Amino acid sequence: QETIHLSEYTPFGFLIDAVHLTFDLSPNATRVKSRIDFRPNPDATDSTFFLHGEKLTLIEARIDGTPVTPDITDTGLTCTVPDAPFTWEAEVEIDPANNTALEGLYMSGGMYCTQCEAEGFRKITYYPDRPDVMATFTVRINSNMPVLLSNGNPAGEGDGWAEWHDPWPKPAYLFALVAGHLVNHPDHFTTASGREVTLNIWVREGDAHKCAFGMEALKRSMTWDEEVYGREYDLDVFNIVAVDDFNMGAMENKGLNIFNSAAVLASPETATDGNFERIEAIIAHEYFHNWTGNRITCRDWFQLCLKEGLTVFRDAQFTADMRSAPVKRIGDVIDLRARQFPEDQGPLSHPVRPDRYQEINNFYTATVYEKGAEVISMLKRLVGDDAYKNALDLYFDRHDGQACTIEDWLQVFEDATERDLTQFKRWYTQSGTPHLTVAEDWADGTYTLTFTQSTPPDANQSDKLPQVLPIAVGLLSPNGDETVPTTLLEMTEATQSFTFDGLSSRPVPSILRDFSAPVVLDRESSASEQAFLLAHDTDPFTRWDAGRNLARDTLIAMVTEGAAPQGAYLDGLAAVLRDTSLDPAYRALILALPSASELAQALDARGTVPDPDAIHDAQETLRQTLAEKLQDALPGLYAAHQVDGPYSPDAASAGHRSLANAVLSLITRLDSGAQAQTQFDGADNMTQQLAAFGCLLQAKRGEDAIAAFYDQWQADRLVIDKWFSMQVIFAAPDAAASTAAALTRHPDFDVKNPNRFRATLGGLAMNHAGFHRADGSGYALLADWLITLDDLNPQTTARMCAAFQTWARYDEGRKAHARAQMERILAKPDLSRDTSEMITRILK
Ligand code: HT7
Ligand code: ZN
Repeated sequence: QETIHLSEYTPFGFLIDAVHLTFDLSPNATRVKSRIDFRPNPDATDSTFFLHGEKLTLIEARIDGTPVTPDITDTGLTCTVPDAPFTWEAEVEIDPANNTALEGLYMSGGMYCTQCEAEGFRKITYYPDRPDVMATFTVRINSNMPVLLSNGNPAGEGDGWAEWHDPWPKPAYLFALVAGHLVNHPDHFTTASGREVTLNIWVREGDAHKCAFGMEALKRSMTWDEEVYGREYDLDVFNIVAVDDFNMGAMENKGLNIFNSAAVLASPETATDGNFERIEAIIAHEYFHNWTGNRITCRDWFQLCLKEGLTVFRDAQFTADMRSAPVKRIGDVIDLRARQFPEDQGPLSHPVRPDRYQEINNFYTATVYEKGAEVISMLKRLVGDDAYKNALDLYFDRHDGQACTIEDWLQVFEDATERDLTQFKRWYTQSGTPHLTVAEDWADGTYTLTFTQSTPPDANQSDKLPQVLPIAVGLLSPNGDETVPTTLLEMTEATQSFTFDGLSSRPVPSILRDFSAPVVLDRESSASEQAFLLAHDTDPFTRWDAGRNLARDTLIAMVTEGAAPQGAYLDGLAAVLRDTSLDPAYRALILALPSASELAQALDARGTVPDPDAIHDAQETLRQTLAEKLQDALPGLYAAHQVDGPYSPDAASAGHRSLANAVLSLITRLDSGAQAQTQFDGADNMTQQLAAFGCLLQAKRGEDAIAAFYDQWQADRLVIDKWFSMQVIFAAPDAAASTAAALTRHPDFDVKNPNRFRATLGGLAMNHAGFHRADGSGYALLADWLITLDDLNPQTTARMCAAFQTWARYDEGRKAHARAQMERILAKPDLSRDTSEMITRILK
């Protein structure tokens, strides 16, 4: 397979002034006519005229009106062209109805839609499909579908046709087209400078009642971006379309965002609180891309974090402002540790800005997105809020309309702050998670913290240099008062000490407040100190983390030594639960145990081979112990956090439900599911119904609920996705693979629908002890289905290969099973480049 290197970047030999496209839509024989005005690029050294193109049938091509015969390969065409401006015209034929890869132009539920990021436009027509080639697009769609949409502003319509013009130059990956029988949830927005914008969410008939929340979220996002970043919307129309078959969450095409229907459609009866929050965040994320991604885009795909890290950071700021900042922060850290840490510390490790790839779709990763956002969070923390704002203003001023690099981004910060960011840049170029150890010294009123950082070598890079670590620290006195409020220490050396003078007693440190750097903090500390922080820390993140560490250490001792659950943890938790001054959502977070895969990761880091069954048993025992310990408090807590009145997805109500449902899960361990059955039967919203459903499955009395849930929701595909995934996630370890296998035989299972596939097989990967079954049955089932899916949808197949990324941490028997299954996948004839790259990297 060809490897593409960042170091080999060269600009394209031509610039484009304008692109005109005409689509004659037809399911199996869509004709695409292109007219593109090229001129030589004075900044380029290579003048080869190469246009990308895949799976296209060329009907004819002309240059300045004269027919030409280009040289065509599987990946594109070359042609001799004039050394002066010229017009390229081509007509190609494509087959959207048979496009199951969901890249390029495809059909979903009878509608036409597109997905062009990263390299899908080349499946629509011949074009320089690279993000540094920007052009204005005019699009005509000929079709008898009633709704015909493309980017930009409407430029005319008639019977069987519509025209759109996008005045903002853009790369081809932001192109979009939609045609279908759609209904519209309309609204409008007036920008700060008075532009009237028509807003629409387009959905299938029957889904119109699920658009209101998304629309409100869109308007909140538009206002927030004006107020916080000074960014206004720049077209007359903003369209969102919901599509059932979609590889990811959503896509920020200019003026025409396309969403996985799961990422936009919500009603109280069908969507959970978590779904509502995620929808709000994704709508904001895609909208924010209009400036960070679209107006300023990436020079090449190595720079993906330039738009994704920044946009994730911006959407996290938005959610923190709309909801609870600590709860958002803790949720993001849980997610980072669960998804990004295994990636960064395993065979798939790569820098936030990778320097090589075979298939760019494999680099839409937690490292590029979430660690990329953490890097920006650190930058903001280091330079301060005002300097961050100045730098962002400069970024928008200087680079509007350009395709940029991480160097451009850092230069803006250097110019705005006069800081040297040479060392900071290592966050973009070095892979792996730094480990931070801490030594303490106390003498004569002076307290010294000595930190040592090191990043283990990995498959991507062997030599790691020290990185800039912003370490937020506070100090507490033994009586629980805060003697030193949050202070930002800036660590740049491999080992570095920081002193605090004038203290009257030896303090207890609260280190890495607000998770100020994405590192593993390796600090030995006693259970009593963690319990002290859980009781007294003023920083919500480190307080929560103290509880998490206690839970983790308790579980590890249970797994490795057969120890009983620790009193310090149980007592600390009981105190937090009773503390009504704390936000219920926060208390629910403290009540949750570390996941099985987080525990496996922690055991592996301690040099112990994790046993998935022992981890599962320890979690079950600890939950049972917690339920028994708290049994007097549970009914009162459950009752106190029931929310009266009509359902509302706001953060406060969701917080109450989240605590009540965490309590319900403990109650279920005491009453065998009686309370859960009552909640399931009486629920008027999906949050309550699904939580109770999970409890019933966990209590192994879910048979009736499984049938009732299906009967009630069989017409709603998004709810039925939940029905599929819940059964697999909550299956006992010895039943997970057989449950998933049985569900793949259900008439509603559809291998071509990524949401359904992920619900079922992704659900299996989420059932830790079920997937990592000693007999290899979990690995074998996933491999069977990845092999089947690879021919249809390489992108989703490759993403799901990541389930195997931690295979090498388990025992020899499991490893042999995992290896055999990965080798079986690799041996599949015509394996896609996507899947081949993933499995090869994981097996290394
Ligand atoms: N920029 C988008 C990333 C993306 C994508 C989306 C849908 C389908 C396939 C895709 N490939 C890449 C989504 C985002 O980050 O907002
Ligand atoms: Zn994005």
